[in-house]
Amino acid sequence: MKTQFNSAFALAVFFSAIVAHAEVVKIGVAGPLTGAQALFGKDNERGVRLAIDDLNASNLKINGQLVKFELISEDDQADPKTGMSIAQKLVDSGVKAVIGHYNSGVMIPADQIYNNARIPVITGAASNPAVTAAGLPYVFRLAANDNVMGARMAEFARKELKADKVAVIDDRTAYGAGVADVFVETAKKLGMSITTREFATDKSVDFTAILNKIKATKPDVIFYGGYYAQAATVGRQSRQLALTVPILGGDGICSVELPKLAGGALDGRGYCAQGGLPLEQLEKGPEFAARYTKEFGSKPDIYSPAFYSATILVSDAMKRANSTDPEKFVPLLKKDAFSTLVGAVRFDASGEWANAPVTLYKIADGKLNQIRQ
Ligand code: ABU
Repeated sequence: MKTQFNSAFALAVFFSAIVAHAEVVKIGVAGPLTGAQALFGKDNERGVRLAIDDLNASNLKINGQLVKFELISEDDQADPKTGMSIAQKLVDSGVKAVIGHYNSGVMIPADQIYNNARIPVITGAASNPAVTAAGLPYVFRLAANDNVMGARMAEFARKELKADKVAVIDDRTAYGAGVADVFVETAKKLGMSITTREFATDKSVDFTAILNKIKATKPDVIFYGGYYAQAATVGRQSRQLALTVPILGGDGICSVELPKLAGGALDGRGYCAQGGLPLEQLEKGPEFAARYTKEFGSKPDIYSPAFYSATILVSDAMKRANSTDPEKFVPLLKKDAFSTLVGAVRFDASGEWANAPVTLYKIADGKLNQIRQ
């Protein structure tokens, strides 16, 4: 017993000595860990956490020095002001990179803080075009852009659903309003008319008045610009009002939770777009899904693979630069190609994932079913 204790103690001392000689590299992750969008924020954080576990298990050496990665996770509450103070807090804590934020409305103002501090930030989710429009050198998006996803949904409405008239609701967030604007613009170009445009918030719980107004305009489809919790409510309340036209949205509604939360009300008539390929079609996707489920007791949602990939990608750039200094490794993020869980990644000059894949889903049988790439 005493010998066993002594060996365990010696091992612990040995590993502490290794860690004591390692360079500790702080990686920030930021997103909504509380509130209505916490499900996504936690999914994002779990992706980064798995990547950090992998990196630490690999005993990575950079410039001959053992490197240990430390995760610093912050809750931005999906709120732009909180997000800006979180961004400053992460910068002040000495992070070498930040993976996040989730919300476009948080990412857009936080971008400036990271960029001014010369700390790279990679979102795996925020899809408003404004995130990368300024081409800030330290800002990257490992996700699809709403200019693509909003347009794809309008094309789908016209070509596949044969829609002539569309009603649009948005939640007035940077994400929801942005993707709805792109949808409307493309819909008009394709010859569809907008019967009405209605406004809610990302906390709305009662859409009855809006849906009654929409019903009177007799649209062929409804586009919802916003997040999945409200989209589920729109689904349920529209069914109660016998308004059963298709309901479409972008990646903000395209959660694995949406079909369940809508209580079946979107089955056969809910459609959404997601950036990236379905996890089961990625070479290491099933392995990632199994590991995530074992570790956290639930299936991965939309963005954890991208958040995992962004973290690994940062460490790859550090390895190639042989430095953990952002001044040395960030130029490689712009220049190099990377092989990641979500596929081949190259960022363009503005920090956008060049040729990001987009997948369309239909809700049926209580789940998301891929219909197009
Ligand atoms: N891309 C949809 C969810 C995140 C966001 O852009 O706000």
